[in-house]
Amino acid sequence: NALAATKARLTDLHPSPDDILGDALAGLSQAPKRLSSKYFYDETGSKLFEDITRQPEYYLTRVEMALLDARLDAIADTVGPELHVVEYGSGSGRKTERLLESLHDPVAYTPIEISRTMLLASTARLAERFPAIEMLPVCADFTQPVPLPEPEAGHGVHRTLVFFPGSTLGNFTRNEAVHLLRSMRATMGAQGQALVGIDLDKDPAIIEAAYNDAAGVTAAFTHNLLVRLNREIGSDFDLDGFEHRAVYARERGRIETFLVSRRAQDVTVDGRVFHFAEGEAMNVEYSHKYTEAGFAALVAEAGLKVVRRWNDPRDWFGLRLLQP
Ligand code: AVI
Repeated sequence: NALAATKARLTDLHPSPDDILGDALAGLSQAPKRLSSKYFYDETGSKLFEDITRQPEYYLTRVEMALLDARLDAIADTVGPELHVVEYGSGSGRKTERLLESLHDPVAYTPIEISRTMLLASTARLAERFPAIEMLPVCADFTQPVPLPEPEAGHGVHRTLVFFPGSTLGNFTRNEAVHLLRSMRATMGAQGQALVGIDLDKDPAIIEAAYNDAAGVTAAFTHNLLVRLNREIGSDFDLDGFEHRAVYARERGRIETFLVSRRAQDVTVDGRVFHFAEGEAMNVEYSHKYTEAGFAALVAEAGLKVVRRWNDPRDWFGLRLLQP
């Protein structure tokens, strides 16, 4: 079956497991306190994120899908035939499916994902859908350079196309994003290309609404971080003691999401006590929104150039083709 076949092709680079306790203790010891948004995505968090993408205020996924649909033929012609497609994160597969359908004779597909379970499940799904494309999943941390598996002999040498949709890049700080893009450049090689989705700077009211949906799904997504910590590291966060707050910091071009303490309270983690003042805001996520110039400067720092750009009709979301 597809899962067994996928497992047989897995390259496991044994990424070091997340140190969730160590990261939480370090973040809570900082002033101001912070927790990393990478811990949002446990099983519940991943489901809540899927739910966020269906909220009327969360335009990112819908606009990017429509943009992809409208531009895929142009993108396929621009990136060229017989590519080895490398996806950063294995995602829900919907965008990947559209891309693989439209490219001219793609030879291989490599999702790079740190969670072995998610990696195998999503690759097996795509293997059934695309029997002619070689599936070469790699379990690794994509923020570091990744040595790619070679598509089978007989295919010749193939250019790599890294696909990194969803404005996931925006969840990294600027320094982290430069580091990630440098790693991407090393992974794709001198002849490589990358198609990156980015949320664009726009009216702050539209952006803030996307992170404060009326149904409260984003607030539940943020709170789930505390649920996860309580379960996995035995902390005693009082869920009702913290409020979700997401504000667009225009000067920094990013949504800053906080859990704000509703009262003075203590939280115990691994025998250590952390005090929260009433109104104290703990940062849990950044979501950067890019200007054209800001994004060009960011990729230039990583030794990459923007060679093509596609935006939706309102300039809300963009796809950028990058090359060394
Ligand atoms: C996955 N990432 C691009 C989402 C974003 O928009 O920053 C995560 C998210 N956080 C709150 N809503 C969605």
